[in-house]
Amino acid sequence: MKIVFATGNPDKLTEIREIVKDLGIEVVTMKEEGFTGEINETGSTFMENALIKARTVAKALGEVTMSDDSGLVVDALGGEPGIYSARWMGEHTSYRIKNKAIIDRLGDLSAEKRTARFVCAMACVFPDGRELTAEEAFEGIIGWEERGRNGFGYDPIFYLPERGCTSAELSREEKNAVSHRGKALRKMRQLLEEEMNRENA
Ligand code: ITT
Repeated sequence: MKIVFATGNPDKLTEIREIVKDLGIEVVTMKEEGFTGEINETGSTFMENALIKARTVAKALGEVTMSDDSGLVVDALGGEPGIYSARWMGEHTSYRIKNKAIIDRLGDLSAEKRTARFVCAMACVFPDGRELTAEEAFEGIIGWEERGRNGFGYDPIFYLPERGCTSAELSREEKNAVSHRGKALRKMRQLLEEEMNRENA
């Protein structure tokens, strides 16, 4: 089975390909399939934006299309950067600067007040209009310094107290086993399997 992934983020794609590698699903990018249009993420929730991305590309290409809208929600910052995680402080601002800004804004808050989560909303849209959705979270706290070189984006400040490391210190396999993206994709796989069984019944 071939699925088009409606993302321009290569780091997401690397994680997604790793998660589906033994499932017999071929993941191709919207760019590889020739989609060059603009997608305006005008939704007010992760899921609305995931649906906007998948619907836009499924309609343009006429192929089964999946999308991931995700971000970091920091409780002490009233949920920021949230759905604006990619654009927060400017799309081209480095994560060194963004991550430092979050750490600075939290100051010396105690661990209990540094709670945060990564959220991933995934949508799969079929050319005939059927839609499947899955949303999952990955709980942690904002660390006091950047640590680790794996992952991407906000991973170096996403501290996992029970493991004593950040998600940037996990291997790709370890992160995928517990992350928002890994969990949402496994849920989506389940929904896709149910959908295929219904089709073949
Ligand atoms: P597409 O819309 O093209 O898929 P994007 O990067 O713009 O790519 P989003 O709008 O969903 O995607 O924003 C996601 C941002 O949230 C991402 O750029 C990171 O800053 C952050 N993020 C999401 N998942 C993450 C993860 O696993 N580790 C670190 N940061 C993550």
